[in-house]
Amino acid sequence: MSIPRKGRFALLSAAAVSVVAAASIAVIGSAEAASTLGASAAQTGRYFGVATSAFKFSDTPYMTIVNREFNSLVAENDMKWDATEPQQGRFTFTNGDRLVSHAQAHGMTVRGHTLLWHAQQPSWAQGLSGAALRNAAINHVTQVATHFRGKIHSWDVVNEAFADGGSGARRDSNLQRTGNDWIEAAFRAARAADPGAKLCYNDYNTDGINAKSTGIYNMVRDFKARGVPIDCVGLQSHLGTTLDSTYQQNIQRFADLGVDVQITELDVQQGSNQANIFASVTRACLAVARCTGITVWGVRDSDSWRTGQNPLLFDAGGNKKAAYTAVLNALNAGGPTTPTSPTPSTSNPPVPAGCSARVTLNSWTGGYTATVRVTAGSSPVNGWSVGVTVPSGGAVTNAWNATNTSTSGPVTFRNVSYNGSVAAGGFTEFGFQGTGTGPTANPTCTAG
Ligand code: G2I
Repeated sequence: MSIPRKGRFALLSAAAVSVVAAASIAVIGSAEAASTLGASAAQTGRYFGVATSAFKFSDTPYMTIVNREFNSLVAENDMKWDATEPQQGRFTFTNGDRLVSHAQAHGMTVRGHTLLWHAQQPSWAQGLSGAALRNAAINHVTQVATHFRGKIHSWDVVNEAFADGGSGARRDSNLQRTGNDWIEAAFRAARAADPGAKLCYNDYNTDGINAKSTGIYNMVRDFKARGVPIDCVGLQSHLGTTLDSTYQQNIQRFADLGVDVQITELDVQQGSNQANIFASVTRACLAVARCTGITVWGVRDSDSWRTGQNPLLFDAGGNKKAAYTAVLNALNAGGPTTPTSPTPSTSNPPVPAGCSARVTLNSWTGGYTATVRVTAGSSPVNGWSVGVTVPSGGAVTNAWNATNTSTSGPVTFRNVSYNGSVAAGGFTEFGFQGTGTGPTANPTCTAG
């Protein structure tokens, strides 16, 4: 079925209106089969991303695929500690900035990978220990997250800090030896530096319920209980020739803790099961409302770090593999996903003409960040304002990508100069941070 572009937006918009009441995770139903991974994922309210590197931006066949298929980019290496702070206190953001610029110019969002990791540390950091290393690490988090503030949708704040095997314990590393609280210190520093980014813990061999994923689960539960700012868990999903039968169940148990889940580095060893495993991972993510996006770890098999395993969606010639078609079909079959909480009710106020808004909260004890998506209806929007009610006792402390004149009770957020124009059917996002509990009532949206 082929529907003219305008008609497609109208359909999508109608679907959006029907779920706009959800004040938490809201997901837009599929309007029709989309023909690219990013567009199809977007119809379910998710992103579909890819790992890339600035040095590949001159490879035209490669960039043709990147620009056509994906709506989120992550730096495979360009934002790591060795790349961004090669000498202590001297930061180089050139390649990371190029990646962000490219994404922004093509309407893509950016994942940040990774602020702290035991690997790929610059040699000067490898030589530090104790308080000197802790201070250097936290300074690194602060400087990098501050530099990219407002440009990263989710940061892998800490990568691969748990041990493999059956212990469920932390991995030994120079960072771990600075004290068990190094992870929470990193998350607090990242929150302070970029309150709008979702803060993720990211790891591998966590693709099912096992000792390692349970160790991480226990840490996340503890962080949520103590108010350590964590918003998401990344399951890298570097997969072999079988998929753990508890893959979806594992995603769900993290979601049930009140964090998002992202599939962050997906690749699957070539074999007769490759397409099925890619599709199963996609379906598992779609089945959990808080699984907000999938990233594959490279474009073509020839770009992969897993030399010889051909684990990606495109072959060396840039052709779509069976695995690609399986993922696209799974995304297109995903359909509407039921929001978790609260359930949209039928007695919500009518959505004012022109735009709709929905809010997603990341809460901790005593505070929250709110991400608000403003979606245009079937006509373009030139200027918008969103009204929320801040529960009594709390206040808005800062906002990004919008301005507000009051901070408590009814608060109106107005677009800033660069995000007032939203194409028909398109969306933009802003955010704010507050004390107390976040707004639970539905936001209003007024165009003009
Ligand atoms: O190892 C696979 C991934 C596991 N999870 C964390 C990811 O960050 C990691 O990505 C890989 C990259 O795909 C590789 O491209 O991380 C490796 C280590 O950082 C990356 O390899 C490195 C090589 O070790 C370096 O020698 C090389 O200079 O890539 C660098 C840039 O090409």
